[in-house]
Amino acid sequence: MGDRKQKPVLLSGIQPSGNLMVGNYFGAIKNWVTLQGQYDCLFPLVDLHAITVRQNPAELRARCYDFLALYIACGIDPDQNTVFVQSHVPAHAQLAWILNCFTYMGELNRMHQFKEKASRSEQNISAGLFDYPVLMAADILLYDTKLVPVGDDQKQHLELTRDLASRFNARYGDVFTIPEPFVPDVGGRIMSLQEPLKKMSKSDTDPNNYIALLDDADTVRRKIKRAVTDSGCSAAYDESRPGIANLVVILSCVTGESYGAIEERFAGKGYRRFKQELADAVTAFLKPLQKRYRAIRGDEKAMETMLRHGAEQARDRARPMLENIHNVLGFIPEI
Ligand code: ATP
Ligand code: LTN
Repeated sequence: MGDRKQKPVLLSGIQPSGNLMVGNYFGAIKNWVTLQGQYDCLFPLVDLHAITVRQNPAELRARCYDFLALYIACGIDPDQNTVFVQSHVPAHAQLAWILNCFTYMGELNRMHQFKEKASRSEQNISAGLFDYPVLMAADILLYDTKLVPVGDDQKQHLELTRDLASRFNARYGDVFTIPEPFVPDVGGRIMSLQEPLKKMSKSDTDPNNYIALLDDADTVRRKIKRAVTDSGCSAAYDESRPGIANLVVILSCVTGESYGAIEERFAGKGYRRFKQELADAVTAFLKPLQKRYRAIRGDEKAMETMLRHGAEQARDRARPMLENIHNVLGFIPEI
């Protein structure tokens, strides 16, 4: 942490909902791991975001530990980075309120994620779901964040964050740093296995649509076997064949091979053989990660120590930013 001040800030969050899956890993977590040495990183587990849809309390709590253990198993170093739970740092919700007062209804109405999630349940859509991107903007802007590594689906939220920061700065001076998204070229948008025109999602009601990081070998094999393809027989990255193209993307993410190399290797070999090798490669990738996960998950006390330190650091870092915002808005300073 010694040289923290010299490094630009990186922040990214995942909401503890559903089952962490390969899209979350290749779209986001993998880049957190590669960038963690070069940036001063904060990784909040965004539990306030998770309650925008109804959660079972016991499951939510257990899932938070599961996700944290998975972060570490994926290679996030909790000593080098600030890993914490969003609800432990009240400044996130406080700044979200303030930013709400600078956000237009029309802007939130345009958000793809809101439209998609709201379309799943016609009635009783919460104000929280609508307001979700503003809380995300608060997460980011609270810490002078420069870089936000996320999957492609979050680009629109980042654009809103940048607009809010610029709008606020135009009125009150240079308060916020304008953040930039970092989306990987390969793996930024992994698609659903059964509905390859839809993004893979960890809260999908049908687990056959995603490969969870904790799926065992048989489950991985079964899900890949059932994945939708087409009547062709040569695996290739071809946008007019979204099912097989998505499986090629997943193989490329797991092995690091280019699409061209994969295409050559499997030319004329049939989808069955391709799927078998894909399942083997995914399993080989997940196995060591799952082994590390089990060791870490078994020690909740150690995770709690990490969370206590993470929250202390985050609260200390958020305080001066929030004080400055209150000051420029004209609030009386706390006495
Ligand atoms: P949920 O289904 O629970 O709403 P999700 O699977 O969309 O969640 P998020 O918590 O919204 O996951 O996202 C966590 C991170 O993973 C974000 O950076 C997001 O962009 C990335 N991500 C999510 N889905 C994919 C995907 N299919 N491909 C690549 N990246 C993804
Ligand atoms: N909205 C994000 C999760 C998220 C996030 C953040 C990502 C909440 N706060 C801050 C990056 C930075 C999503 O993936 N659904």
